[in-house]
Amino acid sequence: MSHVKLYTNQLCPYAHRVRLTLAEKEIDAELIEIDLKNKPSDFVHISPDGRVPLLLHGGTKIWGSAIINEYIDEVMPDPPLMPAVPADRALARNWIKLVDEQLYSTTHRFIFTREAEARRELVAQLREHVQFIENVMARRPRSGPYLFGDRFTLADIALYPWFEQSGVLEQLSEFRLPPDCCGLSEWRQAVGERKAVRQHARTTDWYAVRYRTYLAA
Ligand SMILES: N[C@@H](CCC(=O)N[C@@H](CS)C(=O)NCC(=O)O)C(=O)O
Repeated sequence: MSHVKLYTNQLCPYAHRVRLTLAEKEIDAELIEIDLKNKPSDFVHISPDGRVPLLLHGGTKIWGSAIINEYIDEVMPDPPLMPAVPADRALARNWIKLVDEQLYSTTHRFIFTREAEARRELVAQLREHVQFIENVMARRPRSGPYLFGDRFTLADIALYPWFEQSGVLEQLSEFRLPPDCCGLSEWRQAVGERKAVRQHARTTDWYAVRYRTYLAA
């Protein structure tokens, strides 16, 4: 297999997704930590958009977490991380799009918003997004704990980093996970127990210290 090199950042949930995909497939990749406030010139030179994650595989360069993850799944298919049925694959892509456009995008705006009223509005939106996911999750297949039942997929991987970091939002703001999210709790526990996920897991305190430093700088 050609050399796999991932430009990543420990706080970045998108890069976290790719680290999880590589770990699920037990791919021995070279991880290069990028300081996003002081990007090294070699990274700036090769990166099309200046963002992590960026994957180099042999002579191929891929960016954007969802696209990188599907690329990895296609060229290193063991174990497959997309559903087997085309209709479910379409649904998995819808899940990834949904969480990108809702949870991750609103969280990004929240992190960089200082005005109190705007922050309150974003927190309310985050609660609605989580509740919406819980409602959809309540209707998922019951053959197992994941979004596609017993099959762990890139849709689970796209969602999980947000939940690993959600405790930081609770520490740094008035955001609280809505009560009674039983589907999400069960899902979160099952994903959290996976070997690849544990390998890359960080605690809320670990994230909180670094976010404080990052936002203060
Ligand atoms: N849509 C992209 C988002 C990647 C992204 O926003 N990465 C952030 C870190 S979490 C970044 O590199 N920011 C640096 C910058 O924008 O200068 C993906 O899915 O990979």
